[in-house]
Amino acid sequence: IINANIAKPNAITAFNNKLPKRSFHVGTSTTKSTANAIKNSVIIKHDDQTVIRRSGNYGPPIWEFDYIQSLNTKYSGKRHVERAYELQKQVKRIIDQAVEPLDQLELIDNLQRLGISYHFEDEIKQIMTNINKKHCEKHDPKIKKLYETALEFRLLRQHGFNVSQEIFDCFKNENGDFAKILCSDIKGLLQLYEASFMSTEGESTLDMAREFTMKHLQDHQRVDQDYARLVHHALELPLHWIIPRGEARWFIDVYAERSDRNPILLEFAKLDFNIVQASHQQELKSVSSWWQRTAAIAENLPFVRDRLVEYYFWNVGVQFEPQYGCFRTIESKVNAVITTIDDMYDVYGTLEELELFTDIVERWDVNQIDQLPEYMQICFLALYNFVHEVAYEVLKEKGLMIIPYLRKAWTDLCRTYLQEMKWYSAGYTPTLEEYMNNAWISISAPLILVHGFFSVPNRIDKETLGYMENYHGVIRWSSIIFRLANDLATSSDELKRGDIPKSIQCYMNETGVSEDEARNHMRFLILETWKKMNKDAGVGCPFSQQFIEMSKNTARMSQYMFQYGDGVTMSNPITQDRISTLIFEPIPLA
Ligand code: 0FV
Ligand code: MN
Ligand code: MN
Ligand code: MN
Ligand code: MN
Repeated sequence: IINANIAKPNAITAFNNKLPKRSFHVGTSTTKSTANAIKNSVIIKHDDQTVIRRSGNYGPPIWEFDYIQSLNTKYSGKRHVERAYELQKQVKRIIDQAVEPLDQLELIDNLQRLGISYHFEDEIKQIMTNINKKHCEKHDPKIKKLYETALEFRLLRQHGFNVSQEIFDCFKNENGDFAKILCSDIKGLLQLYEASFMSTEGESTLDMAREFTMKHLQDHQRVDQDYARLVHHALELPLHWIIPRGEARWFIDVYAERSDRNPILLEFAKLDFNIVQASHQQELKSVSSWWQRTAAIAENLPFVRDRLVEYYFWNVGVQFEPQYGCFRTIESKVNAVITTIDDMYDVYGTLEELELFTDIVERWDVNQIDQLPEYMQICFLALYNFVHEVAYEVLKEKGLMIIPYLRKAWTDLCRTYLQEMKWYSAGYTPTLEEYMNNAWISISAPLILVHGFFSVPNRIDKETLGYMENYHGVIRWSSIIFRLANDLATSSDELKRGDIPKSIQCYMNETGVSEDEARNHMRFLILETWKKMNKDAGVGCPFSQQFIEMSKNTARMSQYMFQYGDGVTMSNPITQDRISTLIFEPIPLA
């Protein structure tokens, strides 16, 4: 089966000439995935060699270079920016005028959901500190409703205050269950549902709250027209799990239809969204030009996915605020380099070649590069140059030499890629634990977060760097969620293409459960991992708030991107719509 898409004949000849003489067989083991792999493969014959290479069969990108370069919105103009500044001052007055705690909480919740709270961080911190003080003093004799209690609980925890799950005990009946009477209180149920995701391990009241509210919200979804949209959205992804930018785009439309909306907040939210989007578009154009220049990658390595917009979009999900432009630019390039190398290990390279490649990455030795086949030379030099370019910027800006940290992270990644290739070649199915011990690194989130660590403010003393280097819980939990969400979305196609069993299949093999049950188990593990994240990201976490948020948003983005299938590689209408509305289309102002 010759796939015209796979490689230019001259490129094949060029690198085959440099390979040691050997014969490589994929078809020695009889697993189903190997049989599938051969169906999807390209057999390249050259002299006495037969190399079977798998094919990604990836389609072309949806958004082409010319389209990206043609983007041009009017919202970076002076008139809009001045109007936004005026509105921002007015919103600040609105915040200062709110005095009742419930009004303050609702206002803060609205600002956050509208995506504009980042303009008022100091004001919000101040209000939350006061609310926490009142909460601790228990001076407040008023009996609060479920709605208010849950809203306060969620916002307090979100802002790093310790508040006990016991505040929900008063809503339980004599059996210790949540009282039936709460079932008719949709507003309260919704807030309790959202609050329950702030839990840490062992908080059984919050577990009960989640199960109770999920069940009864589903009932309401069928009968309550007014709330159906809110409930559907909440059940799709709870607030604690959704990327802020995705929530903002959705909530602006919802808020616009509310009778109690504040027109100033609404106008500011829309305008700010569009102004920030204009800077996203500028950044995307520049990353896209870089990709075009480096397009050696895309052109010389035809097995590689070309998904630049998705790579950039990922980082809008992780940190959308305008001040993180450098972060987004670097990380989009990181994504492009990772995906290239991932496809090389997953799809194209042979075990022997990949062992060589891993070895050269470990030694970081550009002098050995001529041992590699040509397509790998391109990958390695692209990686090598990129890492040094990033390190140079950090050395210039912060006076910190980070090559060792980046090298270690890339070595860790490539070693786990190689481990997967070894398992694949041997037709081996690991246990879930064995798989996950490798796979939370091979998903690349640790590497992405190590790069991210140096793109935002952080303490750079020895201790903090150690936590970063050894992948502190915040990094680890984010990576596990990323891996599980990715496997839920991509493993079916990966197995067809020829790949190792992923988390779902390892678990099925180990326990004998059905695929549905295995998938549910992975969703359960995501929930449990979030609880660990909530704990480790809380009091005592050594990292800056920006980095903690980046790690959480990495987990959130993976849930957002892989929710309806593989949003990165095989685009689907929902992901496409999310990308269009977040990056390409301004919100109509009138
Ligand atoms: C998905 O690829 C993926 F998310 C990668 C490679 C990380 C970098 C890219 C972005 C953050 C957009 P794939 O499912 O092929 O990853 P595995 O590890 O399953 O091969
Ligand atoms: Mn892959
Ligand atoms: Mn892979
Ligand atoms: Mn693989
Ligand atoms: Mn995958």
